[in-house]
Amino acid sequence: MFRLILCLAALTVALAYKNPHYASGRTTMVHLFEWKWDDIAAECERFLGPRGFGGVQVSPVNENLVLWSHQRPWWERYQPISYRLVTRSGNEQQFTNMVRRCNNVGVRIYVDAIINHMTGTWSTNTGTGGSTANFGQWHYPAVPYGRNDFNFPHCVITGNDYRCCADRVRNCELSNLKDLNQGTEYVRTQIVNFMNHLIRLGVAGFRIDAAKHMWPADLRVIYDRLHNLNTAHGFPAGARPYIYQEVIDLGNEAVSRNEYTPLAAVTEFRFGMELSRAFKGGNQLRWLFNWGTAWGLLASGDALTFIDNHDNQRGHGAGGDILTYKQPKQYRGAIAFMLAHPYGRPQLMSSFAFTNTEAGPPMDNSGNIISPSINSDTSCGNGWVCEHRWRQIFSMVAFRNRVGNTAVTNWWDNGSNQIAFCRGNQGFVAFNNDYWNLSQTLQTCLPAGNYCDIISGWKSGNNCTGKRITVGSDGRASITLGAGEYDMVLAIHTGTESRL
Ligand code: LAG
Ligand code: CA
Repeated sequence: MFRLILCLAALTVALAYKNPHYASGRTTMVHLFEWKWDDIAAECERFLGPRGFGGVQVSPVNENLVLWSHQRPWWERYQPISYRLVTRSGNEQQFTNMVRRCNNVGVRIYVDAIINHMTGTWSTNTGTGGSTANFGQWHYPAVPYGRNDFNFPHCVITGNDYRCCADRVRNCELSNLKDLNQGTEYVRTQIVNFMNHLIRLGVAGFRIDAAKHMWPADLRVIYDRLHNLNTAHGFPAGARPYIYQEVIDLGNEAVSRNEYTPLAAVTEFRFGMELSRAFKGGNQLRWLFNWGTAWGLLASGDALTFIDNHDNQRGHGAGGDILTYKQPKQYRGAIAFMLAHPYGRPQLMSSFAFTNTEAGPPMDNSGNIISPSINSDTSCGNGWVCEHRWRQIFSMVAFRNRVGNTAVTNWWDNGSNQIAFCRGNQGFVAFNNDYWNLSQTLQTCLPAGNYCDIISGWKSGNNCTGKRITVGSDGRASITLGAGEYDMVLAIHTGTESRL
């Protein structure tokens, strides 16, 4: 009995950090990469809240080093100079206001927390809030940190370390970024204070940047000192922050993702890699019939899933050849599969357009980020891609919300790249990634009636602007998806957006 209680207690602790605490009926978050806080607040109210999005991952919130004035690479934000909330996205007051406004419309905020390291060594030494540093002395007076707060002796991670040496991956510098020692009480306290400050302001959780480069035992201490989520922002009493740890584990490394799943959730990089491969034609879609742990993926509740992220969409981080907005038809296919399938906790990427992989977001001559504009067709302008506003993508968010936790049933495939499946009696989806047309009568599992395909169009009054699907009393319907169509997906569901 005592053993059982111990086991249950351990299980509760592990699960505590794996709940995103979405508002009821919501399932999906979006990374609004490099967006300003005021713009995110507006986006929550005008789009994300009404469209049923669960949350937003925001870019790093704390002060970072400014490398050059004329050029502002996106990655400057991964070089912290203090824990003051002042970046090109906005100041503390703007951040506080954003969190409040987003929570008010049922959209949670998750912060990208950079706690493994501070800056590299550069010829400039001033941050986005005016704080300075003395790199040669490891001195960050605005925290303050000094030499004793960093790992010693000084070393830099090499490619080979990832294969041989977990201790070097954790105690040496990642890309020459000064490596904090989370084993010391003082460093832990600074990090915990920073994160608790954000919890007080109403955030729902954190992405732990470079988690692979920190010791799990140190992270456990930090997580367990975090406060419960702020009930004044609508969280239930006793709720722990949602934590997803960035661990790139494509196999065969000294550090494994399995060292981190006992603590909290983990970013599942194999997910986007495999789906990108399949939707690029490198693997047949029919093999996705057992998508999930059978593919070597993490347990579903442990996995933060995504196709591309801010690193691998531009060849940073690890694991190349990921689908992005630049291959839109296949990308929309992979995203639709991610959202239609029950595996994992999905995160969408929302990008600014780029050709130069170093380039930061659209900015004016003074270095201020330019806000996305909203076109009359609801897409974005001013250099922002806004994948989350693509109809095929936000419509599948509604699909996922509707089908909830129902299982995949009635899997069908043509032995190649045409597949279809049901989600309970709530949703049906079909894909055609073959070079020939799909034309079949398929079991949809939906109640008899008429539905609008939410991919080729939308419901407008009693009509469909795209395909109209009639489900018979036997649940079957005639489904067509031409190889040359704009999209390779067809989706219908019982929610108001689709059912006539
Ligand atoms: C991450 N996850 O573990 C982030 O997702 C990733 O975007 C961060 O790297 C990295 N860890 C550190 O937080 C990015 C860029 C790097 C960049 C780094 C720091 O991918 O290229 O390094 O942010 O800004 C840059 C230069 C390096 C230089 C370093 C230190 O590219 O050449 O050594 O700065 O000055
Ligand atoms: Ca480290």
